[in-house]
Amino acid sequence: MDNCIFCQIVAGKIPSEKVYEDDDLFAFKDIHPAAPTHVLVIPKKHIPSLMELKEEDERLAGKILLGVQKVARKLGLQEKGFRVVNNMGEEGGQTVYHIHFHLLGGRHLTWPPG
Ligand code: DGP
Repeated sequence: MDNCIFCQIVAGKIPSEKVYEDDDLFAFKDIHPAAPTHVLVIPKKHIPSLMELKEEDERLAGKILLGVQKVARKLGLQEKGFRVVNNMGEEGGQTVYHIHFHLLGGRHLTWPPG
């Protein structure tokens, strides 16, 4: 998708601080970190939001979750803990319509979120 910021990040057309990459996934530091560690884990495939995931994406959906785990371990977050967030739609706070999972850690996170 030419007009998608995250597709352009995956393609290297917009620079990012890459944390992890494999055939299906890309993870990079969030430009506006909300915690000492704030990484976005995304599929390379353009899927606008959680609600556009399809049955055919079942394997990819599982891979995303395991990818989050891999990145958390790589960044040493597993011991103290971390949070994984997906914002969906306007009231969910989604601003970029390429599905992404926020991985937040490095401080004590409060609940409920704002
Ligand atoms: P959300 O609000 O859930 O759609 O989160 C989108 C996140 O994407 C937000 O925390 C800021 C981040 N973001 C937006 N544009 C860029 C960019 O060009 N580079 C990086 N690294 N992050 C971006």
